Amino acid sequence: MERTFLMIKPDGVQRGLIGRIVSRLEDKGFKLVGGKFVTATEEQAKRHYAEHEGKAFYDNLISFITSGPVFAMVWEGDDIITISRMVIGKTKVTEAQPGTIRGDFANHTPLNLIHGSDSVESAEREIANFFDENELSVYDKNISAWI
Ligand code: IDP
Repeated sequence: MERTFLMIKPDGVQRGLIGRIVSRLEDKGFKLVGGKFVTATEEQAKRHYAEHEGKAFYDNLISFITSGPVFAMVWEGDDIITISRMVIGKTKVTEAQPGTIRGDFANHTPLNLIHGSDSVESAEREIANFFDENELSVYDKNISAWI
């Protein structure tokens, strides 16, 4: 079973979209195993976006992501990394298709509402940046045999 780190960014929180975004992930049949409403520290934000250091948008991105609370989550499911990024939609809002979270709700990059890990390695690193292992729940959903 694969895990991913999904984070509703400060714009998603401010716009009151937590519930609708979480619903889409639940509707898809994924399992929530951890959730935390926090304001990322600058150190956490820099670790999270280390791969973008030096890029033109980096400073703005760090300011944006630390500007208010985020809803950080860990979700589980088969191939969840690939599938959740399809549910989220493309990075640039001009490329995000209708039917995706970004395509339906966002109209300005970098205000694209939600982050999703792009590989197993990133997911492990990003989860550890926001969660201790004992904050993640191990449980069965009875419905899982039907999804
Ligand atoms: P992702 O969030 O779809 O994985 P990344 O390339 O990892 O995309 O970029 C991280 C975040 O940085 C994006 O979600 C977006 O908020 C911001 N970002 C990416 N590219 C640009 C850009 O060209 N201009 C401004 N912000 C950007």
